[in-house]
Amino acid sequence: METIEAFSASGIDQSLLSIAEKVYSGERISEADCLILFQKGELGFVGALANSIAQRLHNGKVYFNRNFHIEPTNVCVFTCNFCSYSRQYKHRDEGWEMSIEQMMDIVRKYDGQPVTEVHIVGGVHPKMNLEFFCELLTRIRAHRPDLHLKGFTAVELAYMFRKAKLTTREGLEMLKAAGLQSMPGGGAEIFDAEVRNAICADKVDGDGWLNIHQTAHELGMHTNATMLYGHIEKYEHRVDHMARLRDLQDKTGGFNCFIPLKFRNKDNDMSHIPETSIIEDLRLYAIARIFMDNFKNLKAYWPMLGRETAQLTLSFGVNDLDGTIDDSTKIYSMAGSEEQSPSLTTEQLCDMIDAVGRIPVERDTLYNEIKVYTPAAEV
Ligand code: V47
Ligand code: SF4
Repeated sequence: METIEAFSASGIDQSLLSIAEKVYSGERISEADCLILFQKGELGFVGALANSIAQRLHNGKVYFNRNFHIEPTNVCVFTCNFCSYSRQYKHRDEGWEMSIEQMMDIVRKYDGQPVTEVHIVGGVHPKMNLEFFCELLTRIRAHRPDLHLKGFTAVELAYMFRKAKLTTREGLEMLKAAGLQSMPGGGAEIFDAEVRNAICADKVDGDGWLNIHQTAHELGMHTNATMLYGHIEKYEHRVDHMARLRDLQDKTGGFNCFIPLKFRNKDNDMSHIPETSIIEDLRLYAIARIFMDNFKNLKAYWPMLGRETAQLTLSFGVNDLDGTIDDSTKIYSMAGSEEQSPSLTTEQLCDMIDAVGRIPVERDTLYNEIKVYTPAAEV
């Protein structure tokens, strides 16, 4: 309570003080409180609260995993205005389309290496259907049974299942039988219908996204959740988005982590919108940590944020830096991220974490600890 007294002595706004009291006594904050934090919470204030929560939950540990990405295609039937990455089917000669054999070549590159996860996400190609991806999963599973298969956004799945004339449950059961173990969090963007219609009108809506994740949780699969922020959305939309995720997590407990994704403005139809400042980014991470009290893990995806900002987020509630991402993931380099070839060795990731006084911990996809890197431990 010393911190509360210090806040109080500093003459801080009464509404912020009562939020601080809730946080320090472990009480959940409301949506109205969350909005107040966005409107009035200075970086130092929200950072202190978020950091205390992350310290209580993780005691200085910061997680990463050893993974690689496969992006089967950037050809996409959808036309999200913020996307710098996709190409329409009629312009597919400007993009890429991988065969199963080409994707297996990527998998074979990691033979004998201690990677634990493959992350498979791409555009929504009209010809890559459910059978195609079931075959891919079966082939990877047979070649590398130890690898955790995490794949497909709710946007890809909604399209795949509709074309196959299957319900969400039936489609997910097929993918699960072929080896799919969890799902990444992409495609969530902003759930609010008005904002969604303005930035990505033609793909699955907010309720559809949530329904696919709920069904996956009911089938025992874990998934991630994202939020694309820093474009035309208002603070109210961020609060609504995070509240819907928090409600679903209360119901199912199936989300592994929350990943805010900063809108990058290069080469897309929203390039006229300026990017958010680093201060606004850090405030968002801190507020997410405070509000989303049932999400144990808050991830900063370093290829999008850049290494230094990702490092800074560790003092604002973040406890996960994703992974070594040892491959050419293009979605952010094409949208203006400084990280043109996002790949870090385990040693570089550990150094990034260690440099800000935190403890690097290698995890698997489900956040089981694989190795704690104390300063004396060998990398
Ligand atoms: O849904 C697209 C975003 C997402 C831009 O679950 C953009 O572990 C910023 O969700 N600026 C796909 N963001 C990637 C994704 C993801 C990434 C890493 C880890 C995980 C995980 C999930 O990328 C899309 C969209 O929200 N995106 N374009 C852009 N210009
Ligand atoms: Fe397609 Fe995804 Fe780009 Fe939207 S964000 S156009 S769904 S690749």
